[in-house]
Amino acid sequence: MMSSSLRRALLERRVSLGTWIQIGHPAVAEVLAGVGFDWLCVDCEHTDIGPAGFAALARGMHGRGPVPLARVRENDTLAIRQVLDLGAMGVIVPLVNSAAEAARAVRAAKYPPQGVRGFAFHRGNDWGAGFDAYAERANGEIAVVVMVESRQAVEDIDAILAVEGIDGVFIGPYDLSGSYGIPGQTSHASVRQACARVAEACRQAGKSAGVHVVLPTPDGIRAAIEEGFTFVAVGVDTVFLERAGRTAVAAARDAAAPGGRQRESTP
Ligand code: 3PY
Ligand code: MG
Repeated sequence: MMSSSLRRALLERRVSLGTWIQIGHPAVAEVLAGVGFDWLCVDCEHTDIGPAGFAALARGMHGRGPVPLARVRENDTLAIRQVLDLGAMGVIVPLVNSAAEAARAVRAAKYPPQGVRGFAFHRGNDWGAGFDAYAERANGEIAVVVMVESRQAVEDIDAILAVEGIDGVFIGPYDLSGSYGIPGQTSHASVRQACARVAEACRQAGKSAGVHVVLPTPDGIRAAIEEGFTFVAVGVDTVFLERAGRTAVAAARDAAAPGGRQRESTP
Protein backbone atom coordinates (compact mmCIF):
# COMPACT_ATOMS: atom_id res chain seq x y z
CA MET A 1 0.00 0.00 0.00
CA MET A 2 1.22 3.54 -0.78
CA SER A 3 1.49 5.86 2.21
CA SER A 4 -0.85 8.35 0.52
CA SER A 5 -3.40 5.59 0.12
CA LEU A 6 -3.19 4.66 3.81
CA ARG A 7 -4.30 8.14 4.88
CA ARG A 8 -7.01 8.04 2.21
CA ALA A 9 -8.11 4.60 3.39
CA LEU A 10 -8.37 5.92 6.95
CA LEU A 11 -10.51 8.88 5.92
CA GLU A 12 -12.64 6.80 3.55
CA ARG A 13 -13.04 4.23 6.32
CA ARG A 14 -11.76 1.37 4.17
CA VAL A 15 -10.41 -1.59 6.09
CA SER A 16 -6.64 -1.82 6.37
CA LEU A 17 -4.75 -4.48 8.28
CA GLY A 18 -1.39 -4.13 9.91
CA THR A 19 0.64 -5.54 12.73
CA TRP A 20 2.81 -4.43 15.59
CA ILE A 21 6.59 -4.73 15.85
CA GLN A 22 8.14 -4.89 19.32
CA ILE A 23 11.32 -6.76 18.40
CA GLY A 24 13.86 -4.17 17.38
CA HIS A 25 15.73 -6.14 14.73
CA PRO A 26 15.42 -5.24 11.04
CA ALA A 27 15.04 -8.91 10.09
CA VAL A 28 11.64 -8.80 11.79
CA ALA A 29 10.59 -5.91 9.56
CA GLU A 30 12.00 -7.64 6.48
CA VAL A 31 10.03 -10.81 7.21
CA LEU A 32 6.76 -9.15 8.21
CA ALA A 33 6.94 -6.69 5.31
CA GLY A 34 6.73 -9.64 2.94
CA VAL A 35 3.65 -11.38 4.31
CA GLY A 36 0.88 -9.09 3.04
CA PHE A 37 0.04 -6.50 5.70
CA ASP A 38 -0.98 -3.00 4.55
CA TRP A 39 1.08 -1.32 7.27
CA LEU A 40 3.53 -2.18 10.01
CA CYS A 41 3.66 -0.20 13.23
CA VAL A 42 6.85 -0.08 15.28
CA ASP A 43 6.10 0.21 18.98
CA CYS A 44 8.43 2.79 20.51
CA GLU A 45 6.26 3.15 23.64
CA HIS A 46 6.58 -0.23 25.33
CA THR A 47 9.96 -1.37 23.99
CA ASP A 48 13.60 -0.36 23.89
CA ILE A 49 13.22 0.76 20.27
CA GLY A 50 14.54 4.30 19.98
CA PRO A 51 15.16 6.45 16.90
CA ALA A 52 18.10 4.32 15.64
CA GLY A 53 16.06 1.14 16.09
CA PHE A 54 13.11 2.67 14.29
CA ALA A 55 15.33 3.72 11.36
CA ALA A 56 16.73 0.19 11.05
CA LEU A 57 13.22 -1.27 11.00
CA ALA A 58 12.02 1.31 8.45
CA ARG A 59 14.96 0.33 6.22
CA GLY A 60 13.88 -3.29 6.56
CA MET A 61 10.38 -2.39 5.31
CA HIS A 62 11.57 -0.11 2.54
CA GLY A 63 10.30 -1.06 -0.92
CA ARG A 64 8.52 -4.17 0.32
CA GLY A 65 4.97 -2.79 0.43
CA PRO A 66 3.63 -2.01 3.89
CA VAL A 67 3.44 1.61 5.05
CA PRO A 68 5.83 2.24 7.98
CA LEU A 69 4.12 3.62 11.08
CA ALA A 70 5.40 4.32 14.58
CA ARG A 71 3.62 4.23 17.89
CA VAL A 72 5.68 6.99 19.51
CA ARG A 73 6.80 6.73 23.12
CA GLU A 74 4.55 9.62 24.20
CA ASN A 75 2.68 12.67 22.91
CA ASP A 76 5.86 14.65 22.51
CA THR A 77 6.95 17.00 19.72
CA LEU A 78 10.45 15.58 19.41
CA ALA A 79 9.35 11.94 19.59
CA ILE A 80 6.89 12.56 16.74
CA ARG A 81 9.29 14.64 14.64
CA GLN A 82 12.09 12.09 14.93
CA VAL A 83 10.11 9.09 13.67
CA LEU A 84 8.65 11.14 10.81
CA ASP A 85 12.10 12.38 9.83
CA LEU A 86 13.32 8.79 9.93
CA GLY A 87 10.66 7.68 7.46
CA ALA A 88 7.43 6.96 9.34
CA MET A 89 4.44 7.82 7.15
CA GLY A 90 2.10 7.93 10.10
CA VAL A 91 2.15 8.21 13.86
CA ILE A 92 0.03 6.49 16.44
CA VAL A 93 0.16 8.60 19.59
CA PRO A 94 -0.56 6.84 22.89
CA LEU A 95 -2.70 7.92 25.84
CA VAL A 96 -4.45 10.91 24.28
CA ASN A 97 -7.24 11.93 26.63
CA SER A 98 -8.66 15.18 25.27
CA ALA A 99 -9.10 17.35 22.20
CA ALA A 100 -6.27 19.61 23.42
CA GLU A 101 -3.91 16.62 23.58
CA ALA A 102 -5.05 15.47 20.14
CA ALA A 103 -4.39 18.96 18.74
CA ARG A 104 -0.89 18.83 20.25
CA ALA A 105 -0.18 15.57 18.37
CA VAL A 106 -1.40 17.07 15.09
CA ARG A 107 0.75 20.20 15.56
CA ALA A 108 3.85 18.06 16.11
CA ALA A 109 3.18 15.97 12.99
CA LYS A 110 2.39 18.78 10.51
CA TYR A 111 4.64 21.32 8.87
CA PRO A 112 3.65 25.00 9.22
CA PRO A 113 1.20 26.57 8.89
CA GLN A 114 -0.86 23.62 10.28
CA GLY A 115 1.81 22.65 12.78
CA VAL A 116 5.27 23.14 14.19
CA ARG A 117 7.25 20.30 12.61
CA GLY A 118 10.70 21.58 11.66
CA PHE A 119 12.05 21.34 8.12
CA ALA A 120 15.39 19.64 7.53
CA PHE A 121 17.24 17.12 5.42
CA HIS A 122 16.50 13.65 6.79
CA ARG A 123 15.93 10.03 5.80
CA GLY A 124 12.24 10.71 5.01
CA ASN A 125 13.15 13.12 2.19
CA ASP A 126 16.16 11.12 0.96
CA TRP A 127 18.52 13.32 2.94
CA GLY A 128 17.36 16.42 1.11
CA ALA A 129 17.42 15.03 -2.44
CA GLY A 130 13.62 14.89 -2.31
CA PHE A 131 13.13 17.94 -0.09
CA ASP A 132 10.63 19.86 -2.25
CA ALA A 133 8.41 16.91 -3.12
CA TYR A 134 8.37 15.64 0.48
CA ALA A 135 7.65 19.09 1.93
CA GLU A 136 4.76 19.52 -0.47
CA ARG A 137 3.20 16.12 0.22
CA ALA A 138 3.96 15.43 3.88
CA ASN A 139 1.01 17.17 5.53
CA GLY A 140 -1.40 15.53 3.12
CA GLU A 141 0.06 12.04 3.24
CA ILE A 142 1.21 11.45 6.80
CA ALA A 143 -1.45 9.86 8.96
CA VAL A 144 -2.10 11.07 12.49
CA VAL A 145 -3.94 8.64 14.71
CA VAL A 146 -4.38 9.08 18.45
CA MET A 147 -4.94 6.30 20.91
CA VAL A 148 -8.07 6.08 23.00
CA GLU A 149 -6.99 4.25 26.11
CA SER A 150 -8.94 5.78 28.98
CA ARG A 151 -12.46 6.37 30.20
CA GLN A 152 -11.79 10.10 29.84
CA ALA A 153 -10.88 9.71 26.15
CA VAL A 154 -14.04 7.67 25.55
CA GLU A 155 -16.10 10.39 27.21
CA ASP A 156 -14.37 13.07 25.09
CA ILE A 157 -14.39 11.04 21.87
CA ASP A 158 -16.53 13.44 19.82
CA ALA A 159 -14.28 16.41 20.67
CA ILE A 160 -11.13 14.37 19.93
CA LEU A 161 -12.51 13.31 16.54
CA ALA A 162 -13.47 16.90 15.74
CA VAL A 163 -9.82 18.03 15.88
CA GLU A 164 -8.70 18.94 12.37
CA GLY A 165 -5.83 16.74 11.24
CA ILE A 166 -6.85 13.72 13.29
CA ASP A 167 -7.41 10.93 10.77
CA GLY A 168 -8.68 8.38 13.23
CA VAL A 169 -8.41 6.97 16.69
CA PHE A 170 -7.01 3.65 17.81
CA ILE A 171 -8.13 1.76 20.88
CA GLY A 172 -5.53 0.24 23.17
CA PRO A 173 -7.69 -2.42 24.84
CA TYR A 174 -5.27 -3.17 27.67
CA ASP A 175 -4.88 0.41 28.87
CA LEU A 176 -8.60 0.94 28.34
CA SER A 177 -9.47 -2.04 30.52
CA GLY A 178 -7.01 -0.74 33.13
CA SER A 179 -8.73 2.62 33.12
CA TYR A 180 -12.04 0.91 33.92
CA GLY A 181 -10.37 -0.88 36.86
CA ILE A 182 -10.34 -4.31 35.15
CA PRO A 183 -6.83 -4.58 33.66
CA GLY A 184 -6.55 -7.26 30.99
CA GLN A 185 -10.31 -7.98 30.88
CA THR A 186 -10.62 -6.72 27.34
CA SER A 187 -13.85 -8.67 26.73
CA HIS A 188 -15.56 -7.19 29.79
CA ALA A 189 -18.89 -5.48 29.05
CA SER A 190 -17.57 -2.01 30.08
CA VAL A 191 -14.67 -2.30 27.61
CA ARG A 192 -16.93 -3.66 24.85
CA GLN A 193 -19.42 -0.80 25.41
CA ALA A 194 -16.59 1.75 25.30
CA CYS A 195 -15.32 0.22 22.03
CA ALA A 196 -18.81 0.31 20.51
CA ARG A 197 -19.21 3.94 21.54
CA VAL A 198 -15.88 4.90 19.95
CA ALA A 199 -16.63 2.95 16.74
CA GLU A 200 -20.00 4.69 16.40
CA ALA A 201 -18.49 8.15 17.05
CA CYS A 202 -15.89 7.48 14.31
CA ARG A 203 -18.62 6.42 11.90
CA GLN A 204 -20.49 9.65 12.57
CA ALA A 205 -17.34 11.78 12.30
CA GLY A 206 -16.25 10.05 9.08
CA LYS A 207 -12.88 9.11 10.56
CA SER A 208 -11.14 5.82 10.99
CA ALA A 209 -11.85 3.60 13.97
CA GLY A 210 -8.80 1.58 14.93
CA VAL A 211 -8.26 -1.20 17.39
CA HIS A 212 -5.45 -3.48 18.39
CA VAL A 213 -6.49 -7.14 18.40
CA VAL A 214 -3.50 -8.12 20.49
CA LEU A 215 -4.24 -11.87 20.61
CA PRO A 216 -5.79 -12.35 17.18
CA THR A 217 -8.31 -15.01 16.21
CA PRO A 218 -10.43 -15.04 13.04
CA ASP A 219 -13.53 -14.46 15.20
CA GLY A 220 -11.88 -11.54 16.99
CA ILE A 221 -10.90 -9.85 13.71
CA ARG A 222 -14.36 -10.47 12.21
CA ALA A 223 -16.03 -9.06 15.34
CA ALA A 224 -13.85 -5.93 15.24
CA ILE A 225 -14.71 -5.28 11.60
CA GLU A 226 -18.41 -5.98 12.16
CA GLU A 227 -18.31 -3.54 15.07
CA GLY A 228 -17.13 -0.84 12.64
CA PHE A 229 -13.37 -0.89 13.14
CA THR A 230 -11.52 -0.17 9.92
CA PHE A 231 -7.88 0.18 11.02
CA VAL A 232 -7.02 -3.12 12.62
CA ALA A 233 -3.71 -4.18 14.12
CA VAL A 234 -3.50 -7.96 14.00
CA GLY A 235 -1.33 -9.30 16.81
CA VAL A 236 2.23 -8.47 17.73
CA ASP A 237 5.50 -9.97 16.43
CA THR A 238 6.22 -11.43 19.87
CA VAL A 239 2.76 -13.03 20.00
CA PHE A 240 3.33 -14.63 16.57
CA LEU A 241 6.69 -15.94 17.72
CA GLU A 242 5.36 -17.31 20.97
CA ARG A 243 2.37 -18.99 19.32
CA ALA A 244 4.45 -20.45 16.50
CA GLY A 245 7.06 -21.64 18.99
CA ARG A 246 4.46 -23.39 21.15
CA THR A 247 2.79 -24.97 18.11
CA ALA A 248 6.13 -26.15 16.73
CA VAL A 249 7.35 -27.62 20.00
CA ALA A 250 4.01 -29.34 20.65
CA ALA A 251 4.09 -30.83 17.14
CA ALA A 252 7.72 -31.82 17.51
CA ARG A 253 7.11 -33.49 20.88
CA ASP A 254 4.13 -35.28 19.42
CA ALA A 255 6.17 -36.46 16.46
CA ALA A 256 9.06 -37.45 18.70
CA ALA A 257 6.95 -39.32 21.24
CA PRO A 258 6.01 -42.50 19.31
CA GLY A 259 9.58 -42.96 18.10
CA GLY A 260 10.83 -42.34 21.61
CA ARG A 261 8.36 -44.79 23.06
CA GLN A 262 9.20 -47.25 20.31
CA ARG A 263 12.92 -46.89 20.99
CA GLU A 264 12.35 -47.42 24.70
CA SER A 265 10.32 -50.56 24.02
CA THR A 266 12.87 -51.94 21.56
CA PRO A 267 15.07 -54.52 23.34
C1 3PY B 1 -3.10 -1.25 24.83
O1 3PY B 1 -3.81 -2.27 24.74
O2 3PY B 1 -3.13 -0.44 25.78
C2 3PY B 1 -2.18 -0.96 23.76
O3 3PY B 1 -1.51 0.05 23.80
C3 3PY B 1 -2.10 -1.96 22.64
O4 3PY B 1 -1.28 -1.54 21.62
MG1 MG C 1 -1.65 1.14 25.59
